[in-house]
Amino acid sequence: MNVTLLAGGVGGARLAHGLDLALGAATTDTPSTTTPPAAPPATPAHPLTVVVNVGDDTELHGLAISPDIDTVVYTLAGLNDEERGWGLRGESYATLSALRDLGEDTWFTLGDRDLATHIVRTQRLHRGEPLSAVTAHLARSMGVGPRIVPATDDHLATLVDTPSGRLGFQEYFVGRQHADAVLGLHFDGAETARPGPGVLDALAAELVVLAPSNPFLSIEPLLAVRGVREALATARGRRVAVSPIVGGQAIKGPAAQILETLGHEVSALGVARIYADLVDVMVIDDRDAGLAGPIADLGLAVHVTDTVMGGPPGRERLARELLALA
Ligand code: GDP
Ligand code: FO1
Ligand code: CA
Repeated sequence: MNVTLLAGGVGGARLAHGLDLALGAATTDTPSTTTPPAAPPATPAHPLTVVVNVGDDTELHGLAISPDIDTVVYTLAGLNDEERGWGLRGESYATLSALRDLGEDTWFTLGDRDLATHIVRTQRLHRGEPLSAVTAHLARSMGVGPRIVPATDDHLATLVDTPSGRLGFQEYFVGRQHADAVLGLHFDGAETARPGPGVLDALAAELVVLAPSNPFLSIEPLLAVRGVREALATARGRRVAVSPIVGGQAIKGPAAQILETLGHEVSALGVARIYADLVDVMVIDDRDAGLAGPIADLGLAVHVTDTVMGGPPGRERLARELLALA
C-alpha cells in the first residue's frame, strides 16, 4: 500500500519516522527457502512519500536553507537532535562563532555539519538543479528510504502579518521567537507555484495522511500550491488528519495561539473544522474524546487514541493505527 504524508518539520518528521518504521517492517518479506531466488527486483519505490512544506525556506549567509525538509530528512536518517527537534545530533558550532567574530548575524543557529547540507543544496541550486532533485540527492546520501518531495520547486515563502507588520517566516518564528500575534498569513508565490514532481501522484495514494503539523504554518502553505488543495479534496484514497492540538494545547510551537488569533476554537474540533472538506478521518487524542461527537457532526469519521508520539515506539504505534484506517 502506498502512503503519502503531508508534513512540516518536527511534528511531520516524527510521524514520518513512525510510518517508515511501520512500513519498513512490512516490506521485509522473508524470502521463501523452497523456490529458487527470483531475479532481484528493480529497486521498488518505497511505499512512503513525504510531501514537505517549503514555506519556511530562507537564505542566510548566502546559503539556501530548507528547515522542514532537513528536519524530515535528518529524522528519517536517525541523525537529528531529538531534544531540539531540528538540526543534527552532536553538532559543533565553530563556523558560527567565526561568523559572529566577523560581525555576521548568528540568531539562526547553524551547526558545522548542518552547514555542509546547506552548502551542497546551494551549489546544486546554483547549477540549476531543482529543489526536488537536490532533496533526493541529500536524502539518498543520508540513507533515507522514503521519497522526500518538496511541495514545489518554485518560489513559495510564508509571510506572517503581525501587529508589528509583515514578517518573513524565520524572522517571526526564530528571530522573534513566534511571540507576535498572527493576524494573517501570506504565501508569497502561491499563485504561480506548481506542485513539485511527484506531489500530485502522491496525493492519489491509497492512504494520505495530514501529519500533526501546524495547520497554518505547515499544512496551509502546502495546500496553497496550485492544484494541491483540489487534488486532496478529490482524492480517491483514504484521507486522514492527525490533530496537532491535544487537550486544547500544542505539544510545541505557536499552533494554539494562531488558532486563537485567527478566530478558531483552540481544540481538535477547531482543527477538524479547518480540515473538514479535505479528509475522511480525524485522529484525536484520548484527552479529546469528548469532541468525537461534534467532529463526527462535521461528517468526519473519528479515531480516538494516544496521539502523543514521544520516541520511536510511540511513533510506530500511531503509524500502525493510521495504516489500519486505510
Ligand atoms: P514545525 O514545522 O517544526 O513547526 O513542525 P510541524 O508543523 O510539522 O509540527 C508542529 C506541530 O506538531 C505542533 O503544533 C505540535 O503540537 C505538533 N506535535 C509535535 N509532536 C506531536 C505529537 O507527538 N503528537 C501530536 N498530536 N502533535 C505533535
Ligand atoms: N529553530 C529555532 O527556534 N532556532 C534556531 O536557531 C533554528 C535553527 C535551525 C537551523 C536549521 C534548521 O533546519 C532548522 C532550524 N530551526 C531553528 C528550526 C526551524 O527554523 C523551525 O523549526 C521551523 O522552520 C519551524 O516550522
Ligand atoms: Ca516548519
